[in-house]
Amino acid sequence: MRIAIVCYPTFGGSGVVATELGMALSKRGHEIHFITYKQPVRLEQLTGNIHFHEVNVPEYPLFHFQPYELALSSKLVNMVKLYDIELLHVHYAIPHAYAGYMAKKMLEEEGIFIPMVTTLHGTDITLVGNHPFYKPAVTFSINKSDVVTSVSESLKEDTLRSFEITKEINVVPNFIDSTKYLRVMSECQRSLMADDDEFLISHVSNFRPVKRILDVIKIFAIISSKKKAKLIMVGEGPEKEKAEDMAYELGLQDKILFVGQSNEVDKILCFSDLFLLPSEKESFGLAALEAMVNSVPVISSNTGGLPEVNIQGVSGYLSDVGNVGEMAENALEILKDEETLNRFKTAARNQAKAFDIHKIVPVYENLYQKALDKI
Ligand code: GMT
Repeated sequence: MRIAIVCYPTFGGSGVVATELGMALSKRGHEIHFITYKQPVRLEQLTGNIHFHEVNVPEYPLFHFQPYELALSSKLVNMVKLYDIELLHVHYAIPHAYAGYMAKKMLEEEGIFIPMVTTLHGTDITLVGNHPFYKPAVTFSINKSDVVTSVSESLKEDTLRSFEITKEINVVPNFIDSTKYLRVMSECQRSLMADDDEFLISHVSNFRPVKRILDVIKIFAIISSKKKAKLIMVGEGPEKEKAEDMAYELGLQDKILFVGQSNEVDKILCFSDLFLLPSEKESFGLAALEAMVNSVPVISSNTGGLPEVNIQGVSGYLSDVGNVGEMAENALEILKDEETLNRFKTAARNQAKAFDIHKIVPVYENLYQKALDKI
């Protein structure tokens, strides 16, 4: 199939999932066209059947806001015609589903009929999309999609609860390539980061308020009062400064490393002993899955789709949002002795394998066929 993938090209989970999916589909013989404003960060290489088309939005002084949706839908129309693209897969409803639907309608005027698959990722439903300013347009574009998918059961329920949805929502969980992580593990150099008797704890996110990174610092403060440990904070975002200030106030500045954004998250995760994800909301928690596939147990909140990924008492522990005391206690339980830690590490990796890319990509292929059959 010739497929256009529309996504955010940044470090966020939806862009990562879209990029990994596109690369996996290309390996299965499909021709993939990424259409977005910048080359996706995880896009390793442009091969014969992976293309990237940049959406340009020229600045014009009359516009207070530059019309990205218009530029995106026009680019989609042009690329569909140029490359004979057969299907659009848009990731994150805002504004991609809306722009995709406009492109579809413009193409119909020229006698070209193309289906659109929309994948809902999380904040497009639970935070941004739910806002009255966007809600009618989000509802409309979900209902106008030929196939709708959501990354967890929890997100499906949230969508049905908050929007008047007339379309079936197919749950297709996020995925991971577990073979890729085996290769990374063989190159893992823990000694570069910590002493042998020191535990390594990590957190990866966009440091937005929804991630509750101050809770990460508080949990770590309790852990490090009982165990020799270091915390590695990967990412950039609006809460970073507050977290750095808190680390300093607690006298933990030497034990907490803010390493910024990284394209090599797995190289950090491979030597971690524990991953912290105390988010306010999390439709799936791809970061937790990436930790687990690297054999890292997860201490998380029990919000959204996290209980579908992290299994209580097996791959880690889950607590109510904000219950940092319990999260720290559970962390110390996992770190209490080598045997317990190893048991959790093995179970985390086994649980992650349930989300292996080779199981999930064929599910998308079947849905693409279903969408094509509708046209
Ligand atoms: O919150 C983020 O990390 C970014 C956001 C995004 O859209 O890129 O992530 C959402 O989509 C991810 C991929 O499906 C999910 O794993 C995240 O749980 C989800 N984030 C939230 O629901 C807050």
